[in-house]
Amino acid sequence: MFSAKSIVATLLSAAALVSAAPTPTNGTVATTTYHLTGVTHTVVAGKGGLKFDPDNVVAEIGDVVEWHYLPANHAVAQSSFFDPCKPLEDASGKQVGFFSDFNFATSEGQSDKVFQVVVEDKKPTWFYCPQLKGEHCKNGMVGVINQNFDNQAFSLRAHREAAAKVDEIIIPDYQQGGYVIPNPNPNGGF
Ligand SMILES: [Cu+2]
Repeated sequence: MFSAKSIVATLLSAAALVSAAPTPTNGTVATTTYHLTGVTHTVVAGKGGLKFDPDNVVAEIGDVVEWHYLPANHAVAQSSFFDPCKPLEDASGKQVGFFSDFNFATSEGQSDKVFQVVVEDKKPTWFYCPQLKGEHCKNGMVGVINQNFDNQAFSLRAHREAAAKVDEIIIPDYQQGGYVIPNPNPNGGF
């Protein structure tokens, strides 16, 4: 668990984001800014195997989702319900979702870096681990922010079943849509 001190540090790092508009590394500048709530949701990549824990985050717009990484060189990328294990693209095929890149390799304990994304939507945001070695996405390493619990056709279970059947896992071309920052609580156990 996080200590109170680390939570304060996390909130401070989140507050610092207010003045920094999201600046994707592909050169475009986001035109929308979001009022940050100061709430951070921690997701641990690799806890209990090829899993995100939790794999189902319920968040408000302006909350921060912060991925922590256990060993096995995980990453996180945004996808879509219908195309698991594949980067979210716009109609022209441009990568538009977030991707942490592979910045978190660690042999034991947590990575000394985390990845933060600001929640911009109450609609479902799907994500996966694009690690090819061991086919993490196909083996269940998917998750969702703001799942639609009322529609079982679009459930996390259905998404995970579809992920298991994809022909290939695709690694996004570049990091974007979030922040790789120092781990605010690197010695916290999970
Ligand atoms: Cu992984």
